[in-house]
Amino acid sequence: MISRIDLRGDVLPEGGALRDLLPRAEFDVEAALETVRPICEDVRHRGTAALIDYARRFDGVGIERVRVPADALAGALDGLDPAVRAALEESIRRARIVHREQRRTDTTTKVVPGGTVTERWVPVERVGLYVPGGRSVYPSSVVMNVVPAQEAGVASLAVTSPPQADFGGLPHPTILATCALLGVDEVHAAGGAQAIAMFAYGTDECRPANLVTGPGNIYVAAAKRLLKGRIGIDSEAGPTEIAILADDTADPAHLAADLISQAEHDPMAAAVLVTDSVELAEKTEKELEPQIAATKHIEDRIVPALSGEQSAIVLVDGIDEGLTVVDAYGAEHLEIQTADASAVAARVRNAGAVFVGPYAPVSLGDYCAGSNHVLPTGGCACHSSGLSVQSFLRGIHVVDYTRDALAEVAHHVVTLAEAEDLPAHGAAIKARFDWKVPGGK
Ligand code: HSO
Ligand code: ZN
Repeated sequence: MISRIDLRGDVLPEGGALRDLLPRAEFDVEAALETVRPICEDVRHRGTAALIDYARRFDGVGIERVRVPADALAGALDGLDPAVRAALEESIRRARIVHREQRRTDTTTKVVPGGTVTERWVPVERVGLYVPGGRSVYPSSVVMNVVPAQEAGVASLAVTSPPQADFGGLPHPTILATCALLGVDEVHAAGGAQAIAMFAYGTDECRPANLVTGPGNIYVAAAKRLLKGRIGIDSEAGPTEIAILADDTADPAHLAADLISQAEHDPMAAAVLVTDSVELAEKTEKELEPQIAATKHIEDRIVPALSGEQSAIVLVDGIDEGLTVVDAYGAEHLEIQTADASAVAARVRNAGAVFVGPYAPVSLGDYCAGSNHVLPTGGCACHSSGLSVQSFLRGIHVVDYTRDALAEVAHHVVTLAEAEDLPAHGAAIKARFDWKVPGGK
């Protein structure tokens, strides 16, 4: 069911040409822009009334208000299964350990005597966190968005998730309970593009946010692209991806299980195995069938994901070549299942997150490794990172120079200003020295 791409024998093409040979889902955000534009405009002008209309149209539920009342949050936490609560608490605890360490300290650099530049890290003031609903009810994604924002020191934090017809127009109770567990008291029942517009423009129930983060469907990604600038965004998350680089020391049963685990998310999810062992490829293919038969979400997600053009087993000549391939692919999640996996993992350049050896499957990272699972997809790992404390901070340069320190460099500033035909820039320096630039001509 999963196709094969055989890259053995020939010299691999460079960069972009290699990328074109590799499987990847079509995720055409541009095409969704025209769909979301009127929705965003409507929310901008009609606010809550528009959100209520879209809840009826897209979520099939009549709601009277978008903001979730406090007693619904408390009630959801009371109703949370104790085992799920314990698992979420452990997930939160581990995520906090990792994300707390990411906090930055301000650094002051003495450039010259009397001249310093301080990089001051300041949290974004208000953040909106998007949590999908519908097919994917992921309380773990609440954890992965909220924990870094809180650890960054974000003062005002709101979560939004689509209203669910089965739950009286509120977001899914496990989402609400997780918010309560994390101490988030502002939650909204809005999903899709309209939720991003709510954060960008604000409504009578929701103050505008400076930044919105969190994965969503193509309409969420399109609204993020449309409103970027008005509001900061993390990334335009596309369908999830797993790539595995494996040699003949890997266990095919593990490989099949891990490929299926991410195919389970979405019919568009991508599962890519890169190996230099034909035998391992064959054994993994054989493992897939019985393992798929034994699981859930078979016809609606796993089979279309694995048999889709976005998934494949890629055969290469050796692990070095495999590394070139996985770097060109830039997977959201990359497992290294080879001999000396740590050494191989250390050579990876492009991946959202790397999972090393047989006991670090992606599922661990999805829930309880302490790492973040909101990661760049679609090859964006070549230029972007996953969510972290850093995503919620801005580094502000604070420039502090004395008269003497400015005097020392004044002539260079004036020269550069003149070279750029910006004499007023130079004049701003000269004005401080009675129009005679120290050291100047
Ligand atoms: N693998 C998904 C995250 C997730 N998995 C949520 C389970 N729940 C994207 O990183
Ligand atoms: Zn997952």
